[in-house]
Amino acid sequence: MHMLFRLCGLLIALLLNANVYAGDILVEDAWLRATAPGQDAASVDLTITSSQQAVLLGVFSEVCKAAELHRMFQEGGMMKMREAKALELPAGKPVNLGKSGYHVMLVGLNAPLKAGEKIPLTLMVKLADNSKMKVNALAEVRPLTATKAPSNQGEHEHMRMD
Ligand SMILES: [Cu+2]
Repeated sequence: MHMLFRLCGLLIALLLNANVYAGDILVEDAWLRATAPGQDAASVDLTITSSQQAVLLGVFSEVCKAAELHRMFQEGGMMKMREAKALELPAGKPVNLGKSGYHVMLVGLNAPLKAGEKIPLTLMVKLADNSKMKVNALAEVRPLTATKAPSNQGEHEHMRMD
């Protein structure tokens, strides 16, 4: 009996630990607009809160050929964007991509995005101890007319690195 209790205690401790670890990174308000006819790229906004100092290294999604982290910047009075290698996530501070001048661009969509759909995203994050973890999130597809804009979606030219 005593042994069983100890085993249970250990299991609970492990489970709690796993929960804390998975809860290290919180992804909220992930959303994007439904696509207009002919549009094959879409920009996603989301808010990430990491309990420890971390770095967002990249994003994957099965709904497109490539999900890229983009940074917007002003150059010669024009709004441009470029693929970013990483985004710093300070400990305990919510980072909103849009407000930080970033967005996740889904390039080469496999199918049009319709309002009400949920798009699976996997975020690759590097933690303070250099270990990497994947964080799954769902981005909500909102109507094309949704007002809170992640960026000037569909209106911008992308700077190609190649
Ligand atoms: Cu972009």
